[in-house]
Amino acid sequence: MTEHLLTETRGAGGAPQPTAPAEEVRPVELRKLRLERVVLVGVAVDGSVEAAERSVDELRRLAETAGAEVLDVMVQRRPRPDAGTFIGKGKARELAAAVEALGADTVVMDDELSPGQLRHLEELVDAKVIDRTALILDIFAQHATSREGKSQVELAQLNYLLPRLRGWGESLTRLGAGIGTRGPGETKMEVDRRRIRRRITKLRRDLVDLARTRDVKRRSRERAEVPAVALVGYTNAGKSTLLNRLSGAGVLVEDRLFSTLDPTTRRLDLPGGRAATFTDTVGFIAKLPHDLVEAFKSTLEEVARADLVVHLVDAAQPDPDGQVAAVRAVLDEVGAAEVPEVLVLNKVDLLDEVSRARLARQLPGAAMISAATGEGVDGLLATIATRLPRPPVELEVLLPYDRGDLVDRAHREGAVLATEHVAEGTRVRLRAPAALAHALEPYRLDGAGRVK
Ligand SMILES: Nc1nc2c(ncn2[C@@H]2O[C@H](COP(=O)(O)OP(=O)(O)OP(=O)(O)O)[C@@H](O)[C@H]2O)c(=O)[nH]1
Ligand SMILES: [Mg+2]
Repeated sequence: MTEHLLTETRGAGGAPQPTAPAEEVRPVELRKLRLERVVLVGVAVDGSVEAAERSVDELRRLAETAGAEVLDVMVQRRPRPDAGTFIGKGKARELAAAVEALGADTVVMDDELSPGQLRHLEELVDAKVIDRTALILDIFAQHATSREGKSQVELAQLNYLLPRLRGWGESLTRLGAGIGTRGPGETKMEVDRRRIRRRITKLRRDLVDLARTRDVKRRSRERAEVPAVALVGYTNAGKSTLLNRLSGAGVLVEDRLFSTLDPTTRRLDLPGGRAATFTDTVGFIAKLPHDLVEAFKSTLEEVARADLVVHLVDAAQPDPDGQVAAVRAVLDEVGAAEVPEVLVLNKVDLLDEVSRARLARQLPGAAMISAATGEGVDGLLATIATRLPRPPVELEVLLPYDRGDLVDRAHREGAVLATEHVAEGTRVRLRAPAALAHALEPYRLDGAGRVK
């Protein structure tokens, strides 16, 4: 599959750059997999054929999102994967026959195969064989738009590629050849590996710089002491739809997997007047490639730093429990397991009463909403307002009528417990974060109700 994944790097004008200096770390461009006519293969390793079938259904959606036409689906039950070919020689022959009869060009395996397994299977089946990981990486590559997103995806692809370089080297080496990168006695593969490693180092460095920029922005939000809510969930659960409904953010919403890769943050006023930032971020999936989690670390750290995670579940999917577990596994991996979570069943407009009642039993305590129709959204916001950490200091102030700005700020940044209009101004009892408490200090009342 070499020629399908790797392509020559071109300069801004689209022409190859044969005279680039040897030390320049140019992108190793990974062309999108040209998937056309595919056969999908799933393996029920622990005997649960039903789970394997659901997983392959999802693989079908992934393949279609990547632009492929699915010709056939095979699910096999095995006690354990075959060390050499993953599915075993007999099944491989059956697969080869199906591929030939259907005129398929690619086989997509539902699990991550070792480099050796992929190679053996490719030889036996006589078609391109890729795994779920390569497919997910390809979709991410197609959907990445920002500089950070593109760098993150490229980093994940190169990390995936590096151990699989054998047999892929040819076109990469074409890049190296002729530009003086090859020292005497070096094999083509060593040159390729070195180029990829250098590029990986550069991408890591770039990503650290980009994360630093984001840090500055976040710190300014933290200084304003606005609590942060992270919208997380399985891909296609409706996270962007919800952010759009709440804020008119205009994030792209589509019925496809991984529409969103770049985070979007909007500030909102919650019931009670307190403000919070809401961030819509990349969605998760079962068997999310580790290379992607690693590459998106800085984006996902935002989730770990949030004050509250709002975890959206697509209630219309056949296996909400499985999706919840997959999302929690990723949250755990990125260090966000300890952040308080509000579980939300979305798309309840698609459910009848019976299914609603069943889900309420299955996921007790989950809020039920429809981001599409707005049902339940006000209630969810009220829940979020009460679940946000309460600011630390409780105090009572008397704000003169010409300090309406401080009354506004008290509502925005603090949690207002009571207000009363009296002759001298507005009496406010509230919990306030440190900066707000400091600003209010001159107006603070002592226990007897006098300004101190
Ligand atoms: N019926 C119904 N459809 C919804 C609802 N919320 C979202 N959708 C649809 O579900 C699909 C996915 O919505 P998105 O908001 O893009 O989902 P997401 O979680 O941001 O997905 P990714 O960014 O791809 O991970 C779109 O077709 C939406 O129109 C809902 O409450 N009811
Ligand atoms: Mg989205």
